[in-house]
Amino acid sequence: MAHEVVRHQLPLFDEEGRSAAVDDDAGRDRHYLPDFPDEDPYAAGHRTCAGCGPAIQYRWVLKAAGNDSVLAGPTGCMYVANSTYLCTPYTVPWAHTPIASGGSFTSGMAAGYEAMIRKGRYPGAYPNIIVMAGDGSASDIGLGSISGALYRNHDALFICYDNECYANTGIQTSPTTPYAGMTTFTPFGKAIPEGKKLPPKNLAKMMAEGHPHCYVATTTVGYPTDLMNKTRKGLNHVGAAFLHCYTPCQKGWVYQTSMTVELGRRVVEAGLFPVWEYDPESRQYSYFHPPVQRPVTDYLAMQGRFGHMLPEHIATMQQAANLNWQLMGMDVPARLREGEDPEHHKRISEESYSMPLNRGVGA
Ligand SMILES: Cc1ncc(C[n+]2csc(CCOP(=O)(O)OP(=O)(O)O)c2C)c(N)n1
Ligand code: SF4
Ligand SMILES: [Mg+2]
Repeated sequence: MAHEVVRHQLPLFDEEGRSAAVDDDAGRDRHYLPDFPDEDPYAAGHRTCAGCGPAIQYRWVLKAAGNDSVLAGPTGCMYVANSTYLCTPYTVPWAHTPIASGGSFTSGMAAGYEAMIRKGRYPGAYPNIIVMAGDGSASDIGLGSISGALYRNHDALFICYDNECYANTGIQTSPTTPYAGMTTFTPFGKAIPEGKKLPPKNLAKMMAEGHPHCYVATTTVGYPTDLMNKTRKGLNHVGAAFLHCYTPCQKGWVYQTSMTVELGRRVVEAGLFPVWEYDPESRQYSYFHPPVQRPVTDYLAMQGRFGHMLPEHIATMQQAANLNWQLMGMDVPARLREGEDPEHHKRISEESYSMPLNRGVGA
């Protein structure tokens, strides 16, 4: 006799009090945070760098998912920096996979749980099955296996924690490294003054367009409630879900340690990382419209990896941001339009930019 497979439905957190800006006129509470669960399946005491964006993301994802979760982690910082023999920060079952196999391993876990429950060999509800792969894994070396898992629609949440480089092996360029981002494989110099010449791969759109039956969303560590709700929506979705999360890498990007969450908001406010959700039922995208639109310099100037940029490189970046604003259905303010012209810029190291105020963590 086949047993019923019971699935969790995780309630969403209230986002009404959310605000995204210090000068928000809408009267919303800047320090608003809903009550998050006490449980912390990603425990303190791990060994990532101070301010590590992926570690923040891991913690929030696991808080949202809860204790009935099983995890896979392909090779990358969040495996190597977190785990030594017989010691990990995870209080839930976790397995390391080869960097190329996050998708196939997770497919196997999902199919295995489903079969065991049906046959009465596993007594519980279907667990929250999650793989968190770096950008090198999810957008490059392991892209095929994740795409295969999405295509076959295994009931699991596939997350790319995107620190825009192969961090663990020494900050090499990956397909999601932005234009002009300096890495050890894209140094700037006389021949190539911008450092990286290529624009980043649009991983999340590729996943949504290529696997239209899946729930797909983007988010950043700048928006904890959004990140946790999208984690829960991805887990509640019966079938495959993909979450692309922007997670700054303090070591690779060279910024003040305390600015990880701030960068997670600024990248959105600068139009460089659209936050959206794709609904597989309606096949529509819904975009988050940040209440503040900043020049890209407000974002770039905070990071050493962009410290070599010349006026024409900044203008190229502003052009890309302005195209994103249009894609999101937002107007492009005149001063951002002017920024498309190199004449409006200096070297990035000479540009003035707004220093972040302490905005609290609830925006
Ligand atoms: C097939 C294979 N090639 C290369 C490596 C070496 N390697 C280990 S970690 C890593 C970086 C992975 O980058 P990413 O997935 O972005 O994770 P991050 O280190 O940035 O967290 C690489 C290239 C490997 N383990 N396996
Ligand atoms: S190198 Fe970057 S991703 Fe790796 S642990 Fe440090 S901050 Fe985190
Ligand atoms: Mg990476």
